[in-house]
Formats: sequence, structure tokens, C-alpha cells
Amino acid sequence: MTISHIILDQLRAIVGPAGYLDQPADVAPFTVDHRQLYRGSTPLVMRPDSTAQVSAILKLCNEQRVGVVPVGGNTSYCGGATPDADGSQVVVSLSRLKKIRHVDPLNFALTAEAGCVLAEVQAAANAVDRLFPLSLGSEGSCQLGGNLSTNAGGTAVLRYGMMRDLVLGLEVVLPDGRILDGLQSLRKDNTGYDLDDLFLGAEGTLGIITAASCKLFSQPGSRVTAFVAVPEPQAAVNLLARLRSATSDAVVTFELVPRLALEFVLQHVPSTSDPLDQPYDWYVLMEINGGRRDHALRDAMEAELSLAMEQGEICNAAIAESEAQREALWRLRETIPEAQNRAGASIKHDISITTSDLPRFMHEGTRAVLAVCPNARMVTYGHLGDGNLHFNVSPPLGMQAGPFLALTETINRAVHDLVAQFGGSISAEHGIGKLKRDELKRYKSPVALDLMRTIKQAIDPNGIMNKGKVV
Ligand code: 2HG
Ligand code: ZN
Repeated sequence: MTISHIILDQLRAIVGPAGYLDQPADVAPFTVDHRQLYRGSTPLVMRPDSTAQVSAILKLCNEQRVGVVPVGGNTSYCGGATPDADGSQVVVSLSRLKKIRHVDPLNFALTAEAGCVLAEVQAAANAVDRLFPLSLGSEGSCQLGGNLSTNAGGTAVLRYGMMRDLVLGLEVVLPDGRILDGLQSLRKDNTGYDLDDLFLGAEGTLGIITAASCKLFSQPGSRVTAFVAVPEPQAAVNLLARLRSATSDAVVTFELVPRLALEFVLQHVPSTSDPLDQPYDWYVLMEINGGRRDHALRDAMEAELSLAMEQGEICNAAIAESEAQREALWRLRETIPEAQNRAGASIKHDISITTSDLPRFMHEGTRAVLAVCPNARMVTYGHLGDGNLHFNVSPPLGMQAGPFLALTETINRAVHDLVAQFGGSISAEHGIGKLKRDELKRYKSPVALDLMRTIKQAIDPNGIMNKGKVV
């Protein structure tokens, strides 16, 4: 179903000449997702520069039953922002809504618009000696609106929570164009249903988030970053418990890295080197934050790691001595997705299980994958502190991408069935988008799915918002 020229002209008129793209070359980047899993089509990319324009766009699209796909930095892992191939949807890019509207260091809060790049929000907090803790590999290009709409996770969730936990209030344009103004920066507001929570993680299926009031934290006054070798995943789980207890929960980052992932990085990413003098099977990148007067943080951590070493919980450790060394250790973790990509095809899973069950899950999950694809190479890494692993699979050495990727469904089934047995989640932080919509139907309870559809129907009765995603 194509959109009529009259409607397209009316949409262009709402945003003016600087507010849309309609030439094929300009529109092209909006029709393919970050992982290049999907190719769509759209006659028009709208780039509104105010909430009022977003409201006018949605009002018109709702009246005319035109589908709308909102997009931020287009870094979704699940095709959450790619239009359908039939050209029946317009894309709404939030990239020109990029004002930091208000910063309030005494309330530890700031209000920013959806199109602000995550790094710009972090910088606005830094400028008043505060911390906006959401931190992801794509922070230089992903946008706050996308972070909110996908309830983004990343590498500081252990200490600060996911995006949902960092929100004080939202401004949302509903599918009929009405504006829900919930931008107050209150810590406590117990007045009925939490409406913000509906839109966080809804992936643009219930409306468009145009701005958010977010929590800020104090800047860490001291910090210890270490790359630690552990004999096995169970030791990493034990070490995390030890460090959380020793620091009263000051562990911000606790990321599991298998040897193969490190090898991919060393091989495919320039300016990287193994910080330890010999290879080990497993590593953890950890970071612990302390206050300004915690001069002894580093001594305390060294003492704790020595104790762990005596008890066989860790094999070796490199502690960053400078900011440059810290960045080098972080690079070993943050470039894993890129390195695994360069190493060839991969089948990705973004699962979560209770942290205590993770080692058993990893053992059984690896066995299940190998039963489908003998000699497959497991690249199981990620946010162990959150119980969230990227249970990724690379092909056996010598196997071509085609035959390997043909096993995707069978491998997904084996992994996700096991996740369900463990009471876990098939999408811990990447969301659903197009990619996992059928998986969601399979694994989410019928009652939960029914409630989700009821909410969708109530808020977007004409089904214009991001059709084909999530529900
Ligand atoms: C990460 O933790 C991202 O690096 C990407 O969530 C995970 O590529 C992946 O599977
Ligand atoms: Zn991740």
C-alpha cells in the first residue's frame, strides 16, 4: 500500500524544507538496520525539530492510517527501526530534537530531548560534575530516545540499572498526536499507574518519546579497573559476590570474556595486546568506583584479589595504572562484537538467567549447541554481573557462513528452550524488534502477551506505530 502524494505533501509541509529527506540516496541509510539483517523501503524520512511537529505528524498519520517508524541512532540489534519493504510507512528521525533542556545538579537530574546522542548526555552531566551512567559500545552514535524506547543496558547496569531505572519522567507524543507531559523530575510520585514504564522498552510501538528527565549520580572520585583471569565461570560468579560484599556494592562493571573472544580482538582490532603474560580460558573486565576520599580503594582491591588468588578463584590480574591503560583494557571488551563480526558469521543470543545459575546454563547450553553443530566455537561473553550473557556462536573452523547460518533456527531453538527451562529471558537487553517477535510469541506467557496486546490496542487502536515490531 503506497502513501498518496497528497498526504506526503501535507507531511512535508509540517516540517518544512529542512525537515525531511525524500531522495533515494538520502533515505537509503534509514532502510537498512545496523546488522544488515533487514532491508525496507520508505518514501519519506521526516526530521521534526520540535515536539509540536512530532505531534502534528502523528495526528495526520493517525487520521490517514499511515504507518510510522521512529528511529534514533539506528543501532538496533533486532531491526527495531527498519521500515517494512512495501513502502507503506514513513520514518520519523528524532535527530534534530537535540536540546539539553535543563540540568539540575542539586536534584541530580537533567532533561534532554530524544535526539541527543548518548555521549552528549554524558558530557552534559560531566560539565556539572555529575555522572549519567548509561554506557554502551555505541554511545557515540546511539540516541537517548532509542535508549529509552529499547530500555538499553550496557556495561554499568550492575551498579546503576538499565535505562528504565534512570528515568524520572517522560514527554511522549501519543499516536493520535496528544502530548503526555510527564517531565517532572520527582523521585517520588505514587499517583497510580506508572505510565512512563509503558513507553520504556516499547520500541516505538505505543508513541514517540520526545524528551526525558533522567537521574544523575556523583562522579566517581576514585576507580579501579582490572582485567582478571579466572579458571572457570563459577569462579567469576564467586569473585563477583566477594567483591560486592567487600565494597558494599561499588562494583560497576563485571564483564565475562572467554579466551576466544580475546583472540578475535587481538587478531582483528588494531592497537590491542594481551595484558597478561600467558593465555587463560576466561577473563573478567571489572571496574569498581569509590568516592573522592577513598584513597585506599586500590589497596583494598589488591588485597581482595590476592585473597581470591590464594583461594584459587583467580589466576592472574592486570590492574590499570593510568587512564591510557584503563582505556586499553576497556577496548579489549568493547570491540568484541566488531571483532567477532570480522572473524566471520555468528549466531547471537542475548540471554539472561539468575547469576547463580549462569555457570550451569553455560555448560548445558554449550552442550546443546554442539549437539546441533559439532565443533561450533562458543563466544560466550558479556554482562555476567547482570546475569546477561551474549551466548554467541561462531562457525567451526573451515565451515562456510551459508551452511552455518542455515542452522540458526535450530540453534536458537536449542538455546532458547534451555533459557525457558532456567526461567530466563530470550532478550535481556537488545529488545524484540522484528528479529525476536516470533520468539516472544513462543516464550512469553499467554497472559502477558494478552495484556501487551490490550495495551497496544488501547493506546494505538489504528496500529500505526512501528507495525510488525514487538507484538
Ligand atoms: C555488547 O554487550 C553488545 O557488546 C553487543 O550488547 C552484543 O554483539 C553482541 O552480541
Ligand atoms: Zn551487551
